[in-house]
Amino acid sequence: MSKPVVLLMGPIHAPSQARLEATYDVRRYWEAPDKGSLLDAIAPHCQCIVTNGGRGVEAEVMKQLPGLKMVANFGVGYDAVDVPYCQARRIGLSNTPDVLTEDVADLALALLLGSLRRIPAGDQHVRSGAWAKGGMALTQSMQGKKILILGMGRIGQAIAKRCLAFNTEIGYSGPRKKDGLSFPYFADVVEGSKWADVVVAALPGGAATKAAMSRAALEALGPQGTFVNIARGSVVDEEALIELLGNGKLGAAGLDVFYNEPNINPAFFGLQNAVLHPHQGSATTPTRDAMGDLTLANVTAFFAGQKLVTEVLPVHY
Ligand code: 8YV
Repeated sequence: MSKPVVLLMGPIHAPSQARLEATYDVRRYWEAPDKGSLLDAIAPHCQCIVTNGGRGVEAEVMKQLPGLKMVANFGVGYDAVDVPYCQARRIGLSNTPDVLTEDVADLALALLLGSLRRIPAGDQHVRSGAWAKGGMALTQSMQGKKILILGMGRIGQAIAKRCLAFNTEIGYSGPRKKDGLSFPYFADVVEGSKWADVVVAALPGGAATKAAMSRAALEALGPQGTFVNIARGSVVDEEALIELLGNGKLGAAGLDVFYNEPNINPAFFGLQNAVLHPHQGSATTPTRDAMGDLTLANVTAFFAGQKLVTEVLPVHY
């Protein structure tokens, strides 16, 4: 029996991709010189797309696959997948929640501490030989900080748990107050940012959260404030972020995510008060292995006619 066709939009974790390619007839979209011919050739057979969180998949591609029934997203965030189109055509969707929560939360703390304690500047101070001529400037303390978590989902709560170990106060903001959480809730992000010394963005990307961390919120956070983003570049007004970091109206930032990755706005490169990181939240070997296992488990469930393991939208068989 021939292997089922799977359209792979972009590369995923290499060992998981190798397993996928061993089991299915995988067609690599990003490598195809003529995308139209590739889609025409697989259109009669292709029922499943696998993609990574950064690449997602647009309606234009899905429209050319009349038999498409399922999209498996390697990543918890599926904002790059055209979800309204999937809903309209009743295409199933899976993602990779939970397995990456702890690593992403760890990186948020690393960026926060790295920003407050200026770890990259310290590294430079030692490497450049400047230390022999004098110590580096004093930094900010984490102790006692008021931390607003923007998006108190699984990852936000894992960040809060870690922050509490540093004697901080937690507040949160998001679309609604959560039952069972005793932290102060700020319905308005600007009000929350006025209260906070630090804002950590941990909310999903997409149209609903676009620039949720607005210019006004960044200004409210202010010259002593620190903004950390492990969510998506789209959740902050990036133009305002760059401007306010540049003129000192925002104190510092720790950023794992940006608009237009990996070709980010070069204005970031000159900002010494920003710690920059190349979208590495889930990028540890065990977590990427687990994300790959979950992606494959969803694809296996689909081809077995079963309910998806981590279903965002159900498959209609
Ligand atoms: C990945 C992510 O970088 O899970 C997410 O939403 O942003 C990251 O884990 C990405 O999805 C890998 O393709």
